[in-house]
Amino acid sequence: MAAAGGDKLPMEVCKGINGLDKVVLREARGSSAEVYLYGGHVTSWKNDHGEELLFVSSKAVFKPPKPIRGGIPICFPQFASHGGLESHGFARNRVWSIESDPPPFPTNSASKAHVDLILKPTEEDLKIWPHSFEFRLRVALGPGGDLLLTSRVRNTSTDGKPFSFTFAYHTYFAVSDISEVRVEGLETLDYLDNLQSKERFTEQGDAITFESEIDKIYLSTPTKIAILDHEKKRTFVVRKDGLPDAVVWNPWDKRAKAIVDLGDEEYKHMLCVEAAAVEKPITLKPGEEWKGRLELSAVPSSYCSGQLDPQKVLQSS
Ligand code: TA6
Repeated sequence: MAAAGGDKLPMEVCKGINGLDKVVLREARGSSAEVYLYGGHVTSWKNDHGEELLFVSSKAVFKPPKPIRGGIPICFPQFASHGGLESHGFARNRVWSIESDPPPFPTNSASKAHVDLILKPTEEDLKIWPHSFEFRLRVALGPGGDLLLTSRVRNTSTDGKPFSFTFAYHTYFAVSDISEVRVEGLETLDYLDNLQSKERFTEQGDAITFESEIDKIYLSTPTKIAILDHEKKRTFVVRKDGLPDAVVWNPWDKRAKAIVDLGDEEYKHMLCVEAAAVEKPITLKPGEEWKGRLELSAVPSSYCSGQLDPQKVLQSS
């Protein structure tokens, strides 16, 4: 579907893989994003050169109830196995709806390239998680091609009871070679190591580099984290709000082989850095709303020249 003058629409609903509904967002300078209603799941984010910035597995199964491997799964109301629900909760394998007129946002994002989605529990969901909620997700492309995700969770219970949840934007970044990547902004922080029974450790002072499996939940993290891709000369800047923790995950070779919807060698081209609220669950009383915001940008990095000042990347806005 094209707008008058042949221009593509900033927001278009169409069919994706296996006939699943998806929303395509396009920004005037050429960047784009795709969001599946299945999972409220961002599966593509391209810059204005058409380069894909998110990793999606070549073996991803776009078929309910299997969650999509890659992109940005929404982990709600439970992160990983931090509770009694299925891993990462159920939001990532429910079909969300488009909401044409959501309650206004406190800060208005002017971008025309956006979509508002909503998830409410079904009778079946209420049997496994007995809490009424409305989860609103806005996905928007900024004028410079930044990808903005805003989640709003409201307790709509009428029984007077609060509920608690954990949450993550389980973002899979596309990287050229995991061995050439470094993450800055998490140095010296405490983390829970999922590979060592969630024991608490303190990270050393250097930027994080990768040479084996990693699955860590960094606690009380700064609002900005940088992912430097040496080979691509690209830096991803993650800005987050309302999300104190940051999960860093790469399965590496052995575990990758055990993940059926991930190619054996594909771990080399992905890195999950996940803005999250895990250590301290969010509690909402009836009528209360929580907001968690993620802003992703991809900027050229001068890391190869050895001139990059990490603080500049972290401080630039
Ligand atoms: O966020 C890291 C993590 O919880 C890992 O422990 C790893 O299992 C990963 O998520 C993927 O989980 P999934 O359920 O999507 O296979």
